[in-house]
Amino acid sequence: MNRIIIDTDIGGDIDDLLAITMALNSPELQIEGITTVGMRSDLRAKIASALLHLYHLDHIPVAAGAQTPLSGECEREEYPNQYGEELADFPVVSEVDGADLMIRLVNKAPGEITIVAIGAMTNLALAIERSPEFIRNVKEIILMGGEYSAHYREYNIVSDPEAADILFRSGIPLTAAGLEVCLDLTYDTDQAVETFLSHGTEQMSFLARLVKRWQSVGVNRPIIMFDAIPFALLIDRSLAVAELRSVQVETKGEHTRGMTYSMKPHFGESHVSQPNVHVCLSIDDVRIMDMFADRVLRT
Ligand SMILES: [Ca+2]
Repeated sequence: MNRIIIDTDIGGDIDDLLAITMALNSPELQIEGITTVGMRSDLRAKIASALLHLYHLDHIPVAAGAQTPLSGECEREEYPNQYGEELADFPVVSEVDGADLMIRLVNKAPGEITIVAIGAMTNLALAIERSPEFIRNVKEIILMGGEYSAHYREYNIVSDPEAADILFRSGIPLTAAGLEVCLDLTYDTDQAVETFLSHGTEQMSFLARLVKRWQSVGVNRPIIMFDAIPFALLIDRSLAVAELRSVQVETKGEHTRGMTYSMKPHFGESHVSQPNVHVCLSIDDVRIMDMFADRVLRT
């Protein structure tokens, strides 16, 4: 059993919603709390609360977290396109912000709780800065973010490079699925809507409605299930081949701000950091999509 906190920018891209739904249908995962991050994190929290309500899990605390990156400047502003007025009344249970909810839950259960990070890392950086105990007490952070095989400014890192830098230098055990291993995890959007609607349950109708909203803002590609990977790996580590690497985050470069990079100490350079991240080199796309279908679509 993995006790987890989910830190998410649900409401922007659609994969957060679908990945969290897979987690809700996974007996191997016990969700202790959900924190949201990104512009209008309060509305994102309402989407998460509505999803939990449909699964009769209203007791799980949801906390709205940071709205802007640590620098205060948003490189891209993304409002939660999946939010609708019918979600306005969903309560957000926690009275503390996202970082403080993480701190509270993790410090109450030292070494027990893994954080699944599927948005910008602002809440995590705030938790690290506010609580030295949090760094020692969190079991692991497993995240979707970065690009480890080429030069690319991946969204979750570039949304808050300073926060990612703090996390990557924290010493907390990290596992990362980068953009390059996610891109074949595709799901046809029209097929997804049709499949969800055909189930006729309230939960699946909710998914269908939010997928349609996401589609209506002009997303011209299939669903890519980036954020399903961290959950899938917690359930079954054999779904990825990973390698421990020394990864740092570029925070300053004109063209490279927000890139993750690894340096090899070819000549024993002392400034190269210790290995800090288990980087996924490959994943089993077919088995992860099967896992999603087994858990979400056949229930
Ligand atoms: Ca996400």
